[in-house]
Amino acid sequence: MKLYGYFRSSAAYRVRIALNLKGLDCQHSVINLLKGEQSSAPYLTLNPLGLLPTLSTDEGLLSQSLAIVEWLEETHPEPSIIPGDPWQKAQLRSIAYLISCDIHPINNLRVLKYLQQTLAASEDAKTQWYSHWIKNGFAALEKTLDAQPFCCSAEPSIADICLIPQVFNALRFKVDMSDFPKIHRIYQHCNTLDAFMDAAPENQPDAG
Ligand SMILES: N[C@@H](CCC(=O)N[C@@H](CS)C(=O)NCC(=O)O)C(=O)O
Repeated sequence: MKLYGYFRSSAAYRVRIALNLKGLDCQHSVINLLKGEQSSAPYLTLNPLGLLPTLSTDEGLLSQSLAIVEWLEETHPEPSIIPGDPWQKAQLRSIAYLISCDIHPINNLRVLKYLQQTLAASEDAKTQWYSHWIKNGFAALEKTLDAQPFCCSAEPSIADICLIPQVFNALRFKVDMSDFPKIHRIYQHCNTLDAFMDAAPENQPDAG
């Protein structure tokens, strides 16, 4: 398998965590977001939407980080990253979707560029937008969390796979995590585990 990603792409970060939790080998190919390589003609042949990540597999190309995570779960069920009965699985997916559908897309690079370049938003306005949507989502999530040390299961799951990269983004944009103590504790705990540490942006060869 080959993962097309970038050290700071949080959607690629999700897939790196899932691969590590399942102990799967994967080659990595860097698509530099800051250089706009996601919109280059060669990459668009792999992923017509021009977003990271893309996973190249023996069966073909797969885009959308959660589709990739679910495919890894189905093809390599142990250890499970969507454990439990149908209700528990739905709870985990609910957290994963809160982050990946309701927070992440509106803070994506192309959205931020549109705000600044097309709508003439200032750097401050952009940062305010970014923090606002993270705080909005985290405030809701914080209320629903009870289980520790992970989001909603005894072992790391698809929920933590989505949450930890999103907290990384929040910290990068200086969101005050003291308002979200449960989320922050989960972040700190996950980052004691090799699967999460090895997937972290700062530990990728292209970090710089
Ligand atoms: N729903 C997609 C989102 C992918 C996505 O937004 N990727 C970002 C990096 S985290 C990207 O490629 N952004 C490039 C851009 O906005 O131009 C997924 O989960 O894979």
